[in-house]
Amino acid sequence: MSKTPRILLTGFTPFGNEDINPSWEAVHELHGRSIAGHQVVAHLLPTAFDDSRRALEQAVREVEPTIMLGVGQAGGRSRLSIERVAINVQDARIPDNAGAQPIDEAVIAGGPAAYFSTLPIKAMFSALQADGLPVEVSNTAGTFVCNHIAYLMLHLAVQRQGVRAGFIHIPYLPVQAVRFAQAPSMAQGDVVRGLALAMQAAASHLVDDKLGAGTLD
Ligand code: PCA
Repeated sequence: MSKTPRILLTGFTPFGNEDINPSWEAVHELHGRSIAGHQVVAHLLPTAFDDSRRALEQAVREVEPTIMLGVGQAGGRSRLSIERVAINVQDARIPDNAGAQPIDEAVIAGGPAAYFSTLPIKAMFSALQADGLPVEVSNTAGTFVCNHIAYLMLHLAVQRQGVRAGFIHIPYLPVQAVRFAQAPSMAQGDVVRGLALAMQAAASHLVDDKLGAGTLD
């Protein structure tokens, strides 16, 4: 009997001035869930370029996922933000948790300039929208550790038959946003529901829907 396919779902440790990272708060709630015949396995990644890469490679060896979904905090964004693309650049505005601050270095030397998400971003977008959740398709995952992990997930996925990967950025939790005058936030229950729906859509769509979700800016 073949084993249950697995989704590797990752969240990050807190970074910058934060005590928590909403990505890990949500992701660890989903550990062990069964979604569309897949078992969700949550892993915590350090918010540090080199350490996160080692942790991801180890998690992929252990879990042997068929789907990888990275999740990270994007403080200031107001919607669940489904990333379309990861670029082969590390350009850190602040030091990572290990003190590294690479500027204009490749994630993978000689790798492609970018990878598109291989998860069905439009199907995921419409599943969340239909559930009344604020959601957007984003065309940049930034140039810090999240983009780095999104790129590495896709780099590992393209080397493995039948493995797909993608990334979602999430807003602050209310408990983080109260410290700022204007920062948007999203309740943890909504984030968890959104991630579960996104995984459900990813697991059940091998081909994406054709649906406009572009921007002019
Ligand atoms: N967000 C950061 C790194 C870790 C996280 O949760 C980013 O967007 O790069």
